[in-house]
Parts: sequence; structure tokens; C-alpha cells
Amino acid sequence: MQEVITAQYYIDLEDQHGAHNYHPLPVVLSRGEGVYVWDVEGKRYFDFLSAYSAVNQGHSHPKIVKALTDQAQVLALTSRAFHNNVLGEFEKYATSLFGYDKLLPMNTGAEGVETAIKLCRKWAYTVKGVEENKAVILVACGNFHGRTTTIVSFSCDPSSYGGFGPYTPGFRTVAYNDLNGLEEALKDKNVAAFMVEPIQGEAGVFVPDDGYLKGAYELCKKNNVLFVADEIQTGLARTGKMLCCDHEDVRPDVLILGKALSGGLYPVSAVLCDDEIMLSIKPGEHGSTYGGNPLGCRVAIAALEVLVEEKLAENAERLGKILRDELRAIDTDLISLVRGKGLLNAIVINHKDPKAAWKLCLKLRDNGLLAKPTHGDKIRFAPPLVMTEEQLMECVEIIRKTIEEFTV
Ligand code: PXG
Repeated sequence: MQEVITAQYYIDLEDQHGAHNYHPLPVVLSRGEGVYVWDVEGKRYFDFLSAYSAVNQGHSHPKIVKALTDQAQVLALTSRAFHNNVLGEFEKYATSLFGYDKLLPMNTGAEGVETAIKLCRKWAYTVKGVEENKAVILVACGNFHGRTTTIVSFSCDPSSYGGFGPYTPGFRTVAYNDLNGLEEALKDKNVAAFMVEPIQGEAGVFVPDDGYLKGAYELCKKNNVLFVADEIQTGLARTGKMLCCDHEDVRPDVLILGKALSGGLYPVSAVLCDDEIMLSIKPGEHGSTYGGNPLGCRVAIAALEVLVEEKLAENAERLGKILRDELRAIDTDLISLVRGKGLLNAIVINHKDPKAAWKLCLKLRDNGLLAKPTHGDKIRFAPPLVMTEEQLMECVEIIRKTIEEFTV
């Protein structure tokens, strides 16, 4: 008789041989397609996390899979020691789509953020005229920009930075959603840039007041400071526009993209800006072995085309409104707040048990929907953007039923 391999086997395997740097929901996935994922026992779930907004185009989108497999058979990696015949095509497509002079390709989101930081510092010294080693980058409290030692240096979350010092200097924190605090901080002539998430995803989908991004951008302009938008999680149709900054007609000086830039098939990130900033970095001063490789570039072109061709921003905008209305209509004390934009949403759980959000996610899993708590009491609801209204209503029913049944 063949031994049945259960989910617990894989969980134990990771536990025994892997680092304990995550606390995943106990579900072991082995397949994904569109808005669905399946576990090793064949049970199907709605994915309400989308790999933290990396699979906006849905799992294994056929067009992106084809781009990946076709290119993998031809040429995957050259390094940047040589040119390849896909990089320029990707750069041209993405810069014309987003309206910038240039693009710099990297792999992970954190590398995109590091790249933006280096560009801002170089620009400050070579263009703005800040004295060498004095540049300051302003960031917002509650930020999540990645996990490198420099990036965690300016986190306000002890679980991100605690125990990882000494910290990189050159960053100052201002309160999020506070234009007065930003205006005050901008008085320092050494400020090179203000880097901000248009919605703070990791902080629990914290949506700033209308006008905050526009106001922050204008303050930056007044002070000759670069406005840097980390759209790694909010960008690429997730919030109902191609970029979240589009909601306020703000064009960031420096735009950081990642995650859905590859539709979940390959790590691709990028920084976009105009020549005055981008050309301040010279040959040999920045790069990455894999950054700009033909495989990633083909995947990224296809991933962007899918967003445009399938009108995923419009779908996210429409379904997001329905989702928030439906969630607000659930008659329960368990949800104290529903917030979000497009299909980047969160509910805040109101319960005396601090583990209530986790327990609710376990029940949602049992009922066929996968979501994950953040910061203890918030649950993000961010399905792939290829979802249909009918599927969304099925998900709403699962959530409603789970909440009604929920007793701790
Ligand atoms: N900026 C933002 C706004 C993000 O949400 C990053 C940068 C970093 O991207 P990379 O590709 O380096 O992870 C993110 C990432 C995790 C985790 O497991 C990361 C994110 C969200 C949830 C969990 O570290 N966002």
C-alpha cells in the first residue's frame, strides 16, 4: 500500500530543516490557477492574499507562463557583462507605460528600495549639491520597505529591526499621514528624498487621508526633494488604478515596482525615474547578476500586458467597492473596521482574545478561503485581480458564514 503523505509531513520537514523566520498558516499548497490554490490533499481554496499582491494576474497566468517557458528555452541569463535582446524591449515598454525616461531592473522588492535609496543619495550629491555623506532620506513611521539591514534600520517595528543593529544612518522618520510633520522635517536642507508607501500594506492596509499624497508631493517639490513612491505592494492595478499614486494624479520622481511586475512567476523589481536622477549613477556603481536578465524581462513584459489587456485595474476598482460594501453589511461586532482601496483591503478584528484574527483565518481556511493576519488584529483581503463578481460573492458568503459561526 502506498503511504499517504499528509500536510503535516511537509510542515514537519520545514520545521526540522528550515529556518524559523516565518509563522505560516498551517496549509500546504501544491497547485495554483487563477484565483484558486489547492493543498496537497486536493482541497481547493480562494487565495485572498495573492502572495502579498505578487499574483495580481492570478496564479500561473497562461500568457506569463508561456513567456517564461518560451524564453527559458532560448536564453535565461547573460549577466550585465553583455547586452541581451530582451532588456531594452522591457525598458522601452515599461518606461512608455509609466511615463519615465529610464528604468533600472533588479529582482526583489528590497533591492528595488535599496536602488532607489542609492539613486536619491547620488542625486543629492551630484545634482542638488548636498555635502558628501550628509544626505537624509525621510520615511514614514509604520513603513514596510523590505528586510535588508539598511531598510530595517528605518523601520518603526521592533520585530523588523530588533537585534539587527548597528543601524544605517541617514534616515529620519516622520509620522505617516501627517503633512505638518513632513513640512517641518523638510526644512533640513540635507533632505534628499521622502520615501513613502501610498497605502501602508504591512501596517494593516492603512489608507492615508485623501490629499495626503498630493500634499506630500507638493511639499517635496517646494523644497527640491525627491518624492519616492514604494508601489511594490500598491502598484500594478491592485488599488484600482495602475499606480496607487494615480488616484491623486501624483507622478512620483522615483517609482519602485516589484511583486506583480512578474505576476508571481519570477522575481523582478524595477526603479523608474527621469534622466536627471537615473544618470547620476554611472557604469560600475550599481547592479545585480540577475537584474535585467532576459527571462525576467520577458516575464515582466507579459505580466504588464496582462494588466492592461485584461483591464485589471478597472476590475479591482469595481470589485473592491462591492467587497467593502458587502463586508460592512455583515451584522457582527467581530469586525470593527473595513478599509482599503481597490482589492487591497483589510478588516480589523475586535475581540478580547488577541489570537482571534489568527483563529478566524483558520476557520476561513476550513471553509475554503486563505487569508493571513497582520499585526495581530488585522486580516488582509487581497484576492487576485482576475476574480469575477460571481467568485467574489462566493467569497463574501464564505466570510459571512465563518464570522457568523465564529465563537472562540
Ligand atoms: N516594499 C513594500 C511596500 C512591500 O510590501 C517590500 C518592499 C519588499 O519586497 P521583497 O520582494 O523584498 O519582499 C514589500 C514586501 C515578507 C513580506 O515575507 C513582505 C511583504 C509583505 C508581507 C510579507 O517579508 N512585502
